[in-house]
Amino acid sequence: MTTQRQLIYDYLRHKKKFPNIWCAGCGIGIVMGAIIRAVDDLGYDKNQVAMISGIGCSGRMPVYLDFYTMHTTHGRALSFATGLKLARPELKIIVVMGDGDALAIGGNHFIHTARRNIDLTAIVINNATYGMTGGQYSPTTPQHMLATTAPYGNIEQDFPICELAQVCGAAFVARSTVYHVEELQGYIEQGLEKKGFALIEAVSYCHTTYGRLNRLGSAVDMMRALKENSVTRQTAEKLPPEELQGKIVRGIFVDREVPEYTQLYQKIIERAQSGGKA
Ligand SMILES: Cc1ncc(C[n+]2csc(CCOP(=O)(O)OP(=O)(O)O)c2C)c(N)n1
Ligand code: SF4
Repeated sequence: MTTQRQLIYDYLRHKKKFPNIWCAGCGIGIVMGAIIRAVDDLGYDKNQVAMISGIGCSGRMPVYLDFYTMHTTHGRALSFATGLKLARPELKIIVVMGDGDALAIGGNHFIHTARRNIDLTAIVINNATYGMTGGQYSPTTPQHMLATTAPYGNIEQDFPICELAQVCGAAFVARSTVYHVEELQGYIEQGLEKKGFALIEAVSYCHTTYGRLNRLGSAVDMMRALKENSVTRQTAEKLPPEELQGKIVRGIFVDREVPEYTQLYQKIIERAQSGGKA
């Protein structure tokens, strides 16, 4: 097995792009580590991999990684990734988004990318807030919790990311947290190997804005809460609804075979090139 030190040299733009911008204790780096190990364990050549993001703390990840990368506009990572996949279908494409990026400004793109079932591995780092812009509430801020734009509590219901991807037609959908890092890495590996749209939600609550405003303690306290407040799907199925209140349910929600967009599109190209006879 490759050592952690070797992985850092192999995959990070360590000479040019560090120190990074993330707060000490933030889980985004843990997700980045899980992605690096997933790619390495699967034995991909890093020139086979492209990483695309929008804007936000999570969106900074491609800046630090030595894959082909695109750091694009807020909410549009999936659109850029769709274009790249159609042009270079052989690439493994990882899309990293914050919850605001994926589900607020990018919500429409999220729905339709899942519906098309295009072969991308999308990772939504759910920190329950707009981290980069100072802690406004986002579509995943739990109801009644505080945000800079919800000083008396957020009155909106939060968006269930995995359930949304599931009903839209994604081929693979899973959720884990930055505490359960090996499980998270496993889901990323499964997503990368899946032909079709794979959505992995990585829960990583922001301690600097969301945590501080809601008095959730230090980064370590919040990491411990991820351990204590999460249950596997199997356990969740046995619990009464009142005991599931406020719990993060981890696991694989979907793993199915669905016709994949670039393959269907290739058939259309062949048909058009043969004058509609193929
Ligand atoms: C079109 C556009 N609108 C708004 C912004 C300002 N902006 C930058 S990051 C961000 C939200 C960040 O939240 P999220 O996507 O959840 O990522 P996080 O920083 O929490 O990882 C916003 C609104 C922008 N850069 N571009
Ligand atoms: S503001 Fe929050 S999400 Fe952004 S780097 Fe800091 S801890 Fe992480």
